[in-house]
Amino acid sequence: MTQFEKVFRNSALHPKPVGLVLQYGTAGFRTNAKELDHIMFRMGLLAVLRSKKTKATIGVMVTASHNPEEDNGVKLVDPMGEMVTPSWEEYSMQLANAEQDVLLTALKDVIEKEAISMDQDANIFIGKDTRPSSEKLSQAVSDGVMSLGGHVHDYGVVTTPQLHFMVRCQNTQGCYGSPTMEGYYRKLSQAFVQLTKHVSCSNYDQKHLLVDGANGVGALRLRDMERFLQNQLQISLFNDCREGKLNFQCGADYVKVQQKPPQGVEMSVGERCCSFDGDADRIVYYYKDSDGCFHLQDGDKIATLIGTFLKDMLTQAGLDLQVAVVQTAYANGSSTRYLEDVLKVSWCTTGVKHLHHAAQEFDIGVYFEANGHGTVLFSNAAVHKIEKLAQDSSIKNEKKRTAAQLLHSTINVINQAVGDAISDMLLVEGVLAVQGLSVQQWDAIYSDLPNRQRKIKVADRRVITTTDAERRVVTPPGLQEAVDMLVKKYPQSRAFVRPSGTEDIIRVYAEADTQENTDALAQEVCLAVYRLAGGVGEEPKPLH
Ligand code: NG1
Ligand code: ZN
Repeated sequence: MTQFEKVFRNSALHPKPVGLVLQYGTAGFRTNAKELDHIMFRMGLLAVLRSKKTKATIGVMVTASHNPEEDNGVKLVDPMGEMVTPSWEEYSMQLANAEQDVLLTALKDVIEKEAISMDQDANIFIGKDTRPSSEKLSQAVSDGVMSLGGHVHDYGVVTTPQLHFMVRCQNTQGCYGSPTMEGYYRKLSQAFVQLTKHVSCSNYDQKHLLVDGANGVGALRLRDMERFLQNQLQISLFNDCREGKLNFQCGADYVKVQQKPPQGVEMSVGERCCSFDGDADRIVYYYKDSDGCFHLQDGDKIATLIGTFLKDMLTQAGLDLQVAVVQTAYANGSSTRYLEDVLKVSWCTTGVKHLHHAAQEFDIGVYFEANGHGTVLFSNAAVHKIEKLAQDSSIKNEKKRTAAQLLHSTINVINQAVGDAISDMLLVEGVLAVQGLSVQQWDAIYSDLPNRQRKIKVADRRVITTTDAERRVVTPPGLQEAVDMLVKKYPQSRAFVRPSGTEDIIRVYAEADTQENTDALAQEVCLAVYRLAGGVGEEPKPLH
């Protein structure tokens, strides 16, 4: 039987529902798990082609991240551990949406367009989250890979960033680390221990952290990692999959959007806490003050902490490297104002791949979405300069030598392939310890403007198009003018609307001087969207 006959025969075991059309969004395909079996098989096929084309190992991750447990999703990971290149997103949609009888034609079309040599070997790494549907769906990916003659290495239940890490390690012949779970734990924990070894007076409070694992894979893998941390960090883990539902009233997205603590975490006053999302590529921090008020340190605060730390260390080390922070429209206005005074700030459209790309422009690019997805990218030249200085035994100035070593450890604690809750957690913990900062002091760097995010259902979200890093609406006519009028009514306010890239909804964001004004503005903008962009269902109502 030829390869294509095998694909044809096996694809019938993963039939596509006739007429179903799905989009490869900002985070891959994502919808109810029941609709995804054929998508998984076909992504397995595409991963083989991508591997043959790049002559490298490709990753396939089965997860729907912070979305409900009944959803699932899949995305491809390119050779350096980054999101797949946009032209291949197009191919993935052609394959995913081809009816059963034209699947081979669609497949051959990609092979021809990309001039792929089918004799080339293909290696695919597969990972999955803890969703009940993930087991069967990742099996469908394997079926796709093997139908087209590719080799599968199945890592089982891993965080999304762990799979990205494995792919990058494999394709850099071990330079980035060893492509095993132990390799991941060792690299990050050793760097963390190095980073914190200079800290003299760390007491229990500083070392103690409460972690909400969102009842997802991050909790399981963090438990595995604990023994590598040599007691430099003492973790109390909650929502650790023993009871409770994935992402339900817990996890980074819940905490960020609801602006309240997750269920199931026993927080004392002033204790430092963090939440992962369901596949552990996002993290937010928070604490409760003595009045019982909840304080959130989201992605913007994390970027500020890390960006300013890196800048301080570079100054102390006498290294002339530019640090920039990349933000999206969701960044709190206060964070932007604060950062613009101390660092370079750059803007880009929502979606991790855009931020990652933008951050590559700088010697050191820190990027975080407000929702807590982010990492730091170091250019090869920056890594080289820092390594050279850290290893230079002739430096007599102790402050300079320590700064260079701290920078070196910082590089190794970071998962540069993609935002990684475990790695970001170690980085934040390390920076707080080195700088001797409490969570309250970190929080006090600037005060967030009150903000609100809402969702509106419309008949077709494509009617809204935007410009200026999604901060202004182009169509439908009149909507931007309406938003502008509303924004004028409230002090220090800002609002924007954009179609989601991952859900079939329009997102509304508002911020203003008080929470009351913010909520009023968000409500009025929701109504404008509903009326001018074809809202469906009931009219949006005020939240309170
Ligand atoms: P959409 O659904 O396009 O808003 C969401 C997040 C993004 C990003 C993507 C996944 C918000 C408001 N949006 O995108 O920041 O994380 O998922 O890449 O948090
Ligand atoms: Zn996620």
